[in-house]
Amino acid sequence: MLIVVLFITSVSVKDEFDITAKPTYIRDGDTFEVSDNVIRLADVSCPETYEVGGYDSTQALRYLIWDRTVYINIDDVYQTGPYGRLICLVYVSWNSTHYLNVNLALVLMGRATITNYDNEWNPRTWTLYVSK
Ligand SMILES: [Ca+2]
Ligand SMILES: [Ca+2]
Repeated sequence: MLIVVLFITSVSVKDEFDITAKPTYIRDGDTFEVSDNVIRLADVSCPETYEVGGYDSTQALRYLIWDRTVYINIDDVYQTGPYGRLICLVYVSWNSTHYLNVNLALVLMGRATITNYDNEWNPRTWTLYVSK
């Protein structure tokens, strides 16, 4: 009797985390700092702080990530964008089994819009929750 065992290796989202830390400053709705790193959320845009909606977007990002551990996936293609900011997909822990995609959460909260820039991601493939 022949027994074939298939080992299916799945890449965990954890393998893509480049930085795990708490934010040190929220600049606006799509940009925050972790120590000396400036993190720009990939493929989303928020109004500037002086524009209509800018304050609400900043508060939304603060609500999602402030005083929480953020799990940061840096763009494999270019790493940084304009002004040397790291282009990133950011997660927070949602529950014992899932992370929350912060970039997409801001969009679904109505505080950011999607623009699919050239980088590692196609935001159409994002899901709000990702398995741990
Ligand atoms: Ca990456
Ligand atoms: Ca993209």
